Order: sequence, then structure tokens, then C-alpha cells
Amino acid sequence: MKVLEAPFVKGFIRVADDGWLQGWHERNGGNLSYRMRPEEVESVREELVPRKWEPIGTEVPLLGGEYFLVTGSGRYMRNAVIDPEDTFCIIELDPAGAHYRILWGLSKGGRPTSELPTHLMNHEVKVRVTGGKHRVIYHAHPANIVALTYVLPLTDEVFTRELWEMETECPIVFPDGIGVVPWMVPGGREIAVETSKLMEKYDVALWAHHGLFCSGDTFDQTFGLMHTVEKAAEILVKVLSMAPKKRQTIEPEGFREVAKAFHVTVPERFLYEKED
Ligand code: 2HA
Ligand code: ZN
Repeated sequence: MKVLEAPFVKGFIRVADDGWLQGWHERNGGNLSYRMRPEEVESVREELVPRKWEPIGTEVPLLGGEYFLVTGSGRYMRNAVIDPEDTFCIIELDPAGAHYRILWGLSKGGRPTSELPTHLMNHEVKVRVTGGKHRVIYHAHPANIVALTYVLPLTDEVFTRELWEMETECPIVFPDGIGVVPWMVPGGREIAVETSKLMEKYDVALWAHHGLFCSGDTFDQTFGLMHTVEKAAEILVKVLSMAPKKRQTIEPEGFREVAKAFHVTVPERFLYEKED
């Protein structure tokens, strides 16, 4: 099969384009990666031609020998539909998980996203904690959630609780909550280490004054998670813009009832009592 005919590639392009249409990917903002299944690798093998081994910039030994579809450094999500061959690439990792080589894509040259260390370290954590269920890591720059990082305290507890209160579905969509990384220089190992620590317990990591990382098992689920968090953030921005204080909201007991009705566990540390 040709790479561009493969269903997982079509799913990848759809997320890139949907994110662009949402306004989450100004210029070359954001990046996406997908951990391929062995049968997906075999299905496109005819088109895979190895290039040079390059250092990843971190080590991900658990992912040694795995293949990923990943967006390119400096590439624009809005071009995924019209120029897929030059917007992303398929890479293979060496057995130690320290080097990668490109096998397909980035037809005009270049390398995978500058956030490759964060993508791969997040994948490695998720392989371990989900038993390989999660395959998608998605980074975007949605405006409302980023705006909130200038006005809310940068704690997991406050961000989780304030977003949960904005939509009854939130604690069902992300019952584990969301983690917050304070502002750091993007694009390297240090921010990758901090983000992957949060991915041990959350599927959403917020980079202050920058954007969001989401992890999930399918493209639909991962895009839907990003969309839900940003929608809740948009509502919160509207609420904070209308009044200094909420007149009424969903109370801790309400979240406990939702958890029971929808068979999810919501950690009590997010259901703290608020001062008036
Ligand atoms: O430009 O989003 O974080 C790609 C990015 C870097
Ligand atoms: Zn970014």
C-alpha cells in the first residue's frame, strides 16, 4: 500500500487539518505523533527507504525499534492536506531508543518536530502505564487555555477544578485531571522530562504561556480531549470576563455524583473546599 492510502495516515492528516481549522496551529505551531502498529509498518513497507541515523536528544529505551508518524520541524499543519509528503515523516528508532532515521516523507529535507523528545518521552510513559493502549501524542496552541495560564495559579488542582466546573462532561472526559508545567524553554530534553512526569498520571499536560499536550489511544479520542479542554477554557474565559465571581457552579458533591453515575474515579484532591 502507498503511505498516503493507509488509514492511519488519513487519520493523522485529519487531526492536523481539524486543528488548523480550530485556529490552534498558527504558522508552524503545534505537532503530532503516532506510534505505528507492526502491521501498519508492514502495510507501507514498499515505500520505506532509510536515511541517516540522527540523535533524538534523549533516550527512550522502551521504544527501541518502534516506528512513528510525526510532523516535521518548521512545517505547517495547514499544509498536511495539500502537501503531506513534505509535512510529516515516518521514522524508525534504533534498538537503544537513542537515534532515529527517516524512512518516508519530508520530501524537501529537514527533520522531525523540535518537540520530538517530549513526544517520544510521553509515548514511552504511556506504553508503560497504559500497556501500549495509547498511540497518539498531540501538541497544539489553543488560545483560551493559554490565556488562563496568565490569570490562574499554575497548579494541577486549580486548573483541573476550574475546567471541570465549566462543563459537566469534563470530569468524565478527563477524570484524572490535568497537569501544569511552569514556563520553560520548549524544544529540548528538560521540558520533555517535566512533561513526561505529568503523563504518568494525566492524559493532558499544559505548558504555561505556550500550549497543551494530549495523549490518547485513537486520533478521535486525542483530538476530542484537546477540543474538550479548550472548550471548557473558552467558557471559563467568558465567565471570568463577565463577572469577578461565579454566582453558582457545580459543587464537589455534584462531581462525586457524576463520577458514580458514569463509573469514573475523580481524585478527592481536586474537590477541595473553596474560600469565598
Ligand atoms: O513550532 O509548537 O512547541 C512547533 C511548536 C513548538
Ligand atoms: Zn508549541
